[in-house]
Amino acid sequence: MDSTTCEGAPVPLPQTASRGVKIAVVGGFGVGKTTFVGAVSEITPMRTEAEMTAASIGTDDLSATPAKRTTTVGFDFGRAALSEALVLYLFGAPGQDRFKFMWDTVFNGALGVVVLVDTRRVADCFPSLDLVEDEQLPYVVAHNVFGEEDRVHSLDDVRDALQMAPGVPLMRCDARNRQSVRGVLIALVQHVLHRAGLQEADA
Ligand SMILES: Nc1nc2c(ncn2[C@@H]2O[C@H](COP(=O)(O)OP(=O)(O)OP(=O)(O)O)[C@@H](O)[C@H]2O)c(=O)[nH]1
Ligand SMILES: [Mg+2]
Repeated sequence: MDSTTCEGAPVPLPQTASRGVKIAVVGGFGVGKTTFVGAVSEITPMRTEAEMTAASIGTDDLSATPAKRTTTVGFDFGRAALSEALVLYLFGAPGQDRFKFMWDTVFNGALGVVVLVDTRRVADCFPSLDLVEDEQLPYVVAHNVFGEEDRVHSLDDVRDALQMAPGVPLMRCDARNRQSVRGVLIALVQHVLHRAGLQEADA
């Protein structure tokens, strides 16, 4: 996507950008994927939101996010430069099961994955975790904190609940906050580089 096609005041792609990589953002329904991509994107994010109608009652659990009015029916797309050279192209997945057919599009060619988790609905991220494990993609898990009460769970508790391997980074984030989201993305890139270094050493 060319930044000139966006509304608002997009940040131009740095002239020095020499490397663009695709990053997938996944997680359960309503965990904050669209919010996460939008918070950090330097172009107006491309969104495919549809109004949630009465038809979703009984299918979509809105108890944790009662203010939610729309859901992603395709994918989110945004762009964020992490340094003068490195640009991330962010693809946010849809959270509803019936749009799972889009997951291939989101994962295909991704260098790494952010798995968002809501500790009020931990099990919702299991399908995403299964997929990143199956695809053997490097990933980090970010606990999107919706309120202070979410902090009763230590990160160790979250790691146990998700049965995460010790080497996989886990952190808290606020998907609405640009700096917080950038912190998650930096951790992911560092993890990708670390894993690549280990694989090189093994070869
Ligand atoms: N308080 C709080 N609200 C958040 C946070 N992140 C997202 N939200 C809200 O939670 C709701 C769901 O956010 P979305 O970004 O649409 O979630 P999603 O994962 O993209 O949802 P689907 O695409 O439908 O699966 C929205 O009403 C957001 O405003 C957060 O960190 N804190
Ligand atoms: Mg969404």
